[in-house]
Amino acid sequence: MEPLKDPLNDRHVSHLPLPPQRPLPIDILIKPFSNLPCWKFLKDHLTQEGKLTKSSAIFLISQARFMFESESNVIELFDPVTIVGDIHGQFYDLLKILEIGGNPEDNKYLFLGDYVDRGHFSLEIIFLMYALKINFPKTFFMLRGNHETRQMTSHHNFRKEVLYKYDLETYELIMESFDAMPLVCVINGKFLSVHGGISGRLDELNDILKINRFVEPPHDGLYCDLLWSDPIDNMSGDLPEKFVHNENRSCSCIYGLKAANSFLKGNGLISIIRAHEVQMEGYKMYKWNGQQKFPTVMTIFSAPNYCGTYKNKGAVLRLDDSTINILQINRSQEPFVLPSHQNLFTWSVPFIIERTLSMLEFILKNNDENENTPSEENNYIEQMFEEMHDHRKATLASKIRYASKMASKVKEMKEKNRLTHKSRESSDEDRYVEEFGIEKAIEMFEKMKDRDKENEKRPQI
Ligand SMILES: [Mn+2]
Repeated sequence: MEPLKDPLNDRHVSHLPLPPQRPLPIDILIKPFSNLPCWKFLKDHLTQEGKLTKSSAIFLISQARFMFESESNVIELFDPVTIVGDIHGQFYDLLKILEIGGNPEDNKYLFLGDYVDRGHFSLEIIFLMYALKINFPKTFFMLRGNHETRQMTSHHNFRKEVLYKYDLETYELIMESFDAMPLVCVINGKFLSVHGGISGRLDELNDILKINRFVEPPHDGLYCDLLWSDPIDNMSGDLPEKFVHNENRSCSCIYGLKAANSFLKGNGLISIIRAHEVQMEGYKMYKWNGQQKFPTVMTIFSAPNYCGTYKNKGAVLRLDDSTINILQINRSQEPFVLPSHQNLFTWSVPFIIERTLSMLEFILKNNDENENTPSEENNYIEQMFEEMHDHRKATLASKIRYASKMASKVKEMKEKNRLTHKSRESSDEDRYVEEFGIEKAIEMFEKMKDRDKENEKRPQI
């Protein structure tokens, strides 16, 4: 498709190809003589910031939903498989993941959820992954994460992104497709893969089969825990009780060694592979059981430089012949997007008001100074307005007060519009470590985690 024209040649990230001129219509999206979307063509189109027509979008969403609906709550599969953790709207990093994990045409994939929110390209992720699901329903699997819900996408930015790029109907259809996503996967009959983890209400895998998953996940209980729970972050896995309340999430639980062991043993499993928590290296092994071949719990997180601030690596886990391999990725460069997909005019309004106000302030001040300069002209004015003088001063003072109030309001607006998502080089994380040392990098990571704590919680209704 022909690209857009760039007459001034002033694109921010100039080495990325120009976006296609028109949205991709359904007759070009679908391969001739089949009902399958051409995923490679779609991938290139989306990489170039191309849009889809609404009918193309609805085709992908409804076909993928149909595929999910036919799956069980518990998927069973065998290695070799590439396991991917949180991606959070980082489409250009998903492209890298598909590169290092192997061509999806002949490689199995399992994604552990959290495809959307936080990053700016969640919809592109959904379109490409759904196209892959439709093409390879038996080798490309997507589990539900805690962000694949109405509550989280409304609280964070995915809902806004869909409304900006499409409309409410498209958003509702995507939410229904999320409702159909399977919940857990058992690999080789040995590894339990799930977004968050286990639950006090989980004794056997059969309990998961009993869940009616086709709803918005509730605020407590087994369904909630599978998507929200975390392992205890210590060396021993010790906890005062089997499960404790998860303060960090404002819902669900934290599990330790005792809970993990009794669930794993009871079900003939050896390890829990989950996502859900950002990690400096992109993964974390919880070797609570000592130096056994497999850690009790593994966390895998695949969004490098999460939110553009964490400076973490992303990782994917390759399970082959029951052997674990970790592959790490750095953040890829992506097109420039203003916060909340604002257009340039909306975004720059506070700056324009600020300029206008400072002009106004200058005029008012000047006026004030003139009053104090004795001159014939001023004396005349003074005489003329003597009776009004006090009144005028009060008016001026209140104008200045109003102007300064406006100025602080504008400062607030500007702060809200702050650019948090600057374009960055691919080796940002490495360069940071090189420049400041690994200890400083870890310190910064922990600081970011602390600052971002509120956003990792479940919003209260
Ligand atoms: Mn999560």
